[in-house]
Amino acid sequence: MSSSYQALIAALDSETFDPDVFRKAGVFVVRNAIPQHVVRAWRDEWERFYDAELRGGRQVNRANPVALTEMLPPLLAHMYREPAFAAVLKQVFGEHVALYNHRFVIKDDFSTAPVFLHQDSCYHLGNLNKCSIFTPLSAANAANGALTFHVGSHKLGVLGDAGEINPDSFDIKWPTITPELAPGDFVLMNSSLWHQSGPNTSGLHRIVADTIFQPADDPTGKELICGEWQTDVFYSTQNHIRYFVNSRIHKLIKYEQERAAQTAAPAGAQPNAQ
Ligand SMILES: O=C(O)CCC(=O)C(=O)O
Ligand SMILES: [Fe+2]
Repeated sequence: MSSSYQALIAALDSETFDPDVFRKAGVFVVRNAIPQHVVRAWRDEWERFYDAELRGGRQVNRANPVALTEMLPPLLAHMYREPAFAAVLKQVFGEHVALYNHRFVIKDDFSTAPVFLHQDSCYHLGNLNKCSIFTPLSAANAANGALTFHVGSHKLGVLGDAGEINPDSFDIKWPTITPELAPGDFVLMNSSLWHQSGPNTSGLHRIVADTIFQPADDPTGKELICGEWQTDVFYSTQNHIRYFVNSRIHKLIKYEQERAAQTAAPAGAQPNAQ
């Protein structure tokens, strides 16, 4: 690893956010950024919610098991309004910032598996200038499936398809970091940056909010975080395949339906059965 990357890795983990380091690294770990009483209230609310709604079983999303599908209670649904986030985001996007999406990604007993290496931009609508903030409500470390980030990989932009990236297919190698996080810390990540996570082997739940922010001129903005709206057109990101007459996702659904119909048909009834 070149010495410039070593210096960058030392600089991207701090109590003081540095936008120039973030632009180069595509990721920044901000330590002790959220007031303890705020994090305490979030964690208490999570515990209540988990015990009441999730511990007995939850609707696991087959396409992405870590992404929580259940509706969050109001305090957790509005975490993104915390001013500590706006203070950092203004330094990245300028004074006008909006919310793109807020959800939880968790590794509990129902979703212990690793998440493959990917970038998020290829799943997004609107403009590509977006960042995630990962906010842990539990400890996150290698044993319970913490995230690993490929430092600098956002510089390649969007790779043209959505899925698992093969890092060996590139001549250039990015250094990786797997920061141990405590409640009160957060990680800012460019949405084109490659990231992945390991399995939860310790059994200690890894609870993280994943909130995506963007400049307020993006027509997919959901709520203003600071400044003023810079767009007067908006559209919904819900069920986005309806925006296409035909598309890769439409075709996948069609092929899946055809396959299911074939396997359901009795043997010998298929027109091309050998
Ligand atoms: O929760 C994780 O470990 C990763 C989740 C993630 O990156 C995603 O859903 O896009
Ligand atoms: Fe992701």
